[in-house]
Amino acid sequence: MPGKTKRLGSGSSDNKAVSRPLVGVLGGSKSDFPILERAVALLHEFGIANELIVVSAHRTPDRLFAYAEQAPARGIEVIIAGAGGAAHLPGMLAAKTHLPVIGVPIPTDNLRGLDSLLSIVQMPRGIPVATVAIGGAENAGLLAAQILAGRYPKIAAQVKAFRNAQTQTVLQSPEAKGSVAGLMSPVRRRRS
Ligand code: RP5
Repeated sequence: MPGKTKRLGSGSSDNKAVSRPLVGVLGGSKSDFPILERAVALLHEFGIANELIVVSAHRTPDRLFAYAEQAPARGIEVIIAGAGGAAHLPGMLAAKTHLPVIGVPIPTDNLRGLDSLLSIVQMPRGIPVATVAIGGAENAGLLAAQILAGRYPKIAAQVKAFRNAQTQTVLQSPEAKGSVAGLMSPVRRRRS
């Protein structure tokens, strides 16, 4: 499973065949890419093929519909969508496909991403969007990997290894050693 990223612009000539990406990473604007590239980096680390594309809910609505409708047949299994401001992209994608959609609220100048967060997280009943923190694209990549882990044992092993390494990094740091070593033993309560 090659972990390559195809970067596709908004022009139709760019929209050539890709090597079966499993995750679509969509940004409402190219200006969202610096945040979304953190999701791409995580997917790369796990060797998960993906594509990074501009799809705007308000500037290219037809492209949004086409992407959502064609994604399952193209082999896409999870969509990560980042947008800022009045951020309709994740919700509209979720409305147009049964694939799981992970929303990434993009930080904004005026409201520091609170606008993006509320636009994405407050989906009405019936069409869920799994929303990560403002700018939390790495977690979006991780969540996509965890969704895929149910079907791909190799990805499941990578998720476990990632978590184990993360835990060890904390435990091996100088701050974690010393006076709190006793915390490593689980506390057992006595039955009365
Ligand atoms: C949204 O508007 C995009 O997701 C982006 O976060 C924001 C600003 O877009 P640009 O004006 O930088 O293209 O659609």
